[in-house]
Amino acid sequence: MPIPPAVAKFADLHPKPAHVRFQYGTAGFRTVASVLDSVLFRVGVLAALRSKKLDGKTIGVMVTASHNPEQDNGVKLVDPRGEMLDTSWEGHATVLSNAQTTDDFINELDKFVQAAKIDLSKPARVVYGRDTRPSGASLVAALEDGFKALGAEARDAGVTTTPILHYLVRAINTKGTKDSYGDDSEEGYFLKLSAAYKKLVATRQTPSPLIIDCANGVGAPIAARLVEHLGDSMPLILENTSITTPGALNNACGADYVKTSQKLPPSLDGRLQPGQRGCSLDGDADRLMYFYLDERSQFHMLDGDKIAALVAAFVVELVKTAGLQSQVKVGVVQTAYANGASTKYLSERLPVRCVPTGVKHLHHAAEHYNIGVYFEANGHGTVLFSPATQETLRDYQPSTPAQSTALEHLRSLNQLINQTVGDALSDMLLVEVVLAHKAYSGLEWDSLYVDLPNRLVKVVVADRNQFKTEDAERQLISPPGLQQKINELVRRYDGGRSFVRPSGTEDVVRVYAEASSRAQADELAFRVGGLVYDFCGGNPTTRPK
Ligand code: G16
Repeated sequence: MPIPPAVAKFADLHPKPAHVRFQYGTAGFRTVASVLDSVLFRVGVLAALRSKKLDGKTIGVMVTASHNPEQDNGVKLVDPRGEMLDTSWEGHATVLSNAQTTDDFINELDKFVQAAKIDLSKPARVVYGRDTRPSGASLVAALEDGFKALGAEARDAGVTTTPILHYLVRAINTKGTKDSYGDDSEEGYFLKLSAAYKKLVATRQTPSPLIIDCANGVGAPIAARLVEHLGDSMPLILENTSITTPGALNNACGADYVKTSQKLPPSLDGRLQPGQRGCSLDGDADRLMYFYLDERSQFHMLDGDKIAALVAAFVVELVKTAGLQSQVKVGVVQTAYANGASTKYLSERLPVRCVPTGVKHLHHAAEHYNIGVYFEANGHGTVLFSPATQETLRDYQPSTPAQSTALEHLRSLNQLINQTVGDALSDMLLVEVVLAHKAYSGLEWDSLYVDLPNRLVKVVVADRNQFKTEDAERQLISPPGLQQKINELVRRYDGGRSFVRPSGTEDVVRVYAEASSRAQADELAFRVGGLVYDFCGGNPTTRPK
């Protein structure tokens, strides 16, 4: 079947800008919003093709640039089980987005449809959402033209978070089956999470109020709805909720700001009291960072590594108490950004794997465990219960009251945790459950291990594509000679560790460094940044967003 003529007609309305090269990166396409119109249209077409290829299963499309500045936007595809797009299609997405003219696009499309053996007569179904960026509405209109061009049945999920969109995809595709993931609506999501949370904390004291920095993004209205569902069970105070103030999104607030600057968002000065817990979401509410002030009002950050340590230990304890330790093995997945102290702490207790940056890599690695806990240091992560483990939890007959209680908790965690992707709000409830069960304050949680001082630096270079890595991004293989220079430098620092990798979401190279003191970590990061600069030209900068 040839490509329907409507595709060319619509494609003419969305010309590709000249001299721009697009790439489906760590989290889909992401760049300054003003050049993205053609990409959105083409992603609409691609989503419809993906659905046709998978026999009309619903594919998700999320329009967001997450932690990036407000002027950026982006788009990513979600596969039927709510996971990231199969990596084998990423290259096709890149090729299609870079076809210059409508004719080029139709040619590439035709080649792809033939090669991938896509039956165009099959139905296509998609569900799509966007974050609060001002550019979102017009980009969604371009996306919808892509759906129309192939006659896809399209459901608009409106302004929502990335994790809710992932939830909806899985809920739609499992509706009415034995694997039903929940009602396929936002309301269904809130009901599922809040019911599980209430069950898990039923016998615990109501916690002290938690401050949520909503990054002035979509997390604000969504968290407000969660507050309604949680009622008195969880006092939440929402801050940074200005979703219509120009320039406010992710600006000096949000999870990425906290992680990169290792500081309290200035807007929370005087709001967060010593001893009180606070947390930050990012622009699409898929990342979570916790923090607190000690009695001297000193800021302490509890990042994705600390969340992994807290959660993994809790899950292991429940599995053991339930008497399931021989059947259910728990493992952890991290990236090179994981603090060395966290890797040490976790590997003394559990199997730990290191994979390249990007949720898709962590997610797939975590699927190999019975219960896989994965968190990036930046606060992106979740916990996966394998299908076999879910069955074990369903069928297991406990023999003591203690086993029975632990089993019930594991079953409720399986409901509480959004297992499609990292979800800041679901993760926040998970953290609160563990803190309530362990009767931990932020300080006690923080004391699980002491972070090695570390520093993240961004370097703007002429072409970040010349940076190639191996060994889960811990070693550079290009530009030639640079890794050797980094190694020589690292050897001079006590407890030194550093690596360099190109970002998949921003036009920068990232430099990470760790050492035994803060001053040494800073110095190492800036000196490695300097090496990158010398090799490739650019500006080392810690510019927090
Ligand atoms: C995305 C990915 C994360 C990744 C982050 C930064 O997060 O989903 O897995 O850690 O980008 O990636 P990079 O260092 O390649 O720029 P988000 O929250 O921005 O969607």
